[in-house]
Amino acid sequence: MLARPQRKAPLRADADLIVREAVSRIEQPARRAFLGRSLTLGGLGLLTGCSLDDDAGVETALRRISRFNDEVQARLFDGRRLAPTYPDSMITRPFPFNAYYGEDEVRVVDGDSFRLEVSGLVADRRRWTLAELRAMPQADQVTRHICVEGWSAIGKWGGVPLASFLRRVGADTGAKYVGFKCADDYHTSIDMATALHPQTLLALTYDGQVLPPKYGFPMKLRMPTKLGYKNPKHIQALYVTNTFPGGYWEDQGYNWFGGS
Ligand SMILES: Nc1nc2c(c(=O)[nH]1)N[C@H]1C(S)=C(S)[C@@H](COP(=O)(O)O)O[C@H]1N2
Ligand SMILES: [Mo]
Repeated sequence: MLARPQRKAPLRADADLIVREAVSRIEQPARRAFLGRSLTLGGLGLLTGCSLDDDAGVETALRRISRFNDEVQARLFDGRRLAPTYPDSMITRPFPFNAYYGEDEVRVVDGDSFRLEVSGLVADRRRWTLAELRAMPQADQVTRHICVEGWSAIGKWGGVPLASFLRRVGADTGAKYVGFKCADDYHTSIDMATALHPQTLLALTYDGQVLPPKYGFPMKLRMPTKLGYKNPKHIQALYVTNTFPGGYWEDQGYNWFGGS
């Protein structure tokens, strides 16, 4: 009988799958095309400094590739370049609902007792009522929302530009991340450059009406520069931090930067 090898080498089929998954996580087309032709399992190990002998090693390697993508996307992001906007006549009706649960389980938040929590690297940590947020200068946009599940739709959102809100609370805009906690179990976080982008809105309205529960009452973050899962609904708390916060889908392997 042949002695079993000491270190378990992944099966050939596994190796191909792992390499293909790694390549698919490279979001820069030129780099992806290059690696798609040349990357081997050994190469992936060298590239990420991970041992790929077990699932944990493979997961770490894939996560490192994903974080590398975040850096590339962050470097390519132009904080002044605007996403396309559309005429009202192009709004998708009805606008689709999506969440990690069905529409019958939409969270209902009480607007009167609602207070937005603000924490982390900000000078003024007081809580905000909806009335106070509505009293700030508002902006609106008709933009396209793109979900990784394979649909996109044009909608109209209005609210407070996040940049003005962050400046108003004396946020450290030199910090790396802004994180969001929601009334459901959702959470996500974004890079500061996107937080300060002129089209990033703390949205309080949808199509000129108070944001309906299904679209995230009392407020959602609306960013036409990022994919749907980066746009948290039912926001209850936001915080500024230099510690990588991850997110609900991001922690399960979706790319963190999530540019669209
Ligand atoms: N709180 C919360 N925010 C969320 C989600 C969620 O499940 N919970 N799903 C995200 C995803 S994947 C998408 S596509 C959009 C859907 O927003 P919509 O219902 O307004 O279309 O919300 C995002 N924000
Ligand atoms: Mo999504």
